[in-house]
Amino acid sequence: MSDEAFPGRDFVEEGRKLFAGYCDFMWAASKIDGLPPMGPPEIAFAGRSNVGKSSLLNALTNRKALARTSHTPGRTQELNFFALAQEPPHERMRMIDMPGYGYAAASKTKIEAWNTLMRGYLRGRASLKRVFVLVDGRHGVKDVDREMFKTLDSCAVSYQIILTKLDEVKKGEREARVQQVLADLAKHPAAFPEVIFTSSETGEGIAELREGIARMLAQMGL
Ligand SMILES: Nc1nc2c(ncn2[C@@H]2O[C@H](COP(=O)(O)OP(=O)(O)O)[C@@H](O)[C@H]2O)c(=O)[nH]1
Ligand SMILES: [Mg+2]
Repeated sequence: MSDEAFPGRDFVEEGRKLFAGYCDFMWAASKIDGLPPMGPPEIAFAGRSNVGKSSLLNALTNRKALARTSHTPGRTQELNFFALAQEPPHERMRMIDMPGYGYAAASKTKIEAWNTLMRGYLRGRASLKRVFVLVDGRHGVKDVDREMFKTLDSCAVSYQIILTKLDEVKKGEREARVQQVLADLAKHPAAFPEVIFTSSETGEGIAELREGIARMLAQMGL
């Protein structure tokens, strides 16, 4: 589909190509002074533990195990960086799998460490272009998600909501779930007012997300 602002460009195809090439894990940071040097544009994926972040990264890049998926929530306590490159070693973009939040069994010390790392990264990372906040499509926006929206507002980072696990939501409930998110976001001007409903299981919404990322890069002149 071409775009009014970019006549003749096909962002579905650009998005497909962006994720079809080289992609590999490049860096893990568990402390704020351990971040990789800034380079190409970064997009980060945040969300509650078990929301489907790792699965979404795998689906986007068409890999089975690029990012580790797990049944044990709260295990990843690091920022995991993945490099995307059309021609390695020239990176085109980086994707960051952020540690999950809202894990009930997490200790106070762990939550504090998480907050420090998260805020440290979100503030003043000029190469960070957008945070995709994943919300479980079965449950909709929860208070911990709203806390995350506030953190992103306060860090002045652009963010967008992705609903996950579409395959587990009845057809008749999907539109209501999207509307709930949009209603929540109306109070958050830093949020991108568009929601994508995805399933890493069936692949629904994945091409649309790739397309959105390709268009975002074009709009930013990147
Ligand atoms: N049915 C379904 N299950 C999913 C989907 N995405 C993730 N899951 C499952 O949800 C659990 C947590 O996924 P994971 O990607 O590890 O979540 P993370 O903790 O946010 O990285 C795993 O059991 C996944 O198989 C999806 O789109 N559909
Ligand atoms: Mg994960």
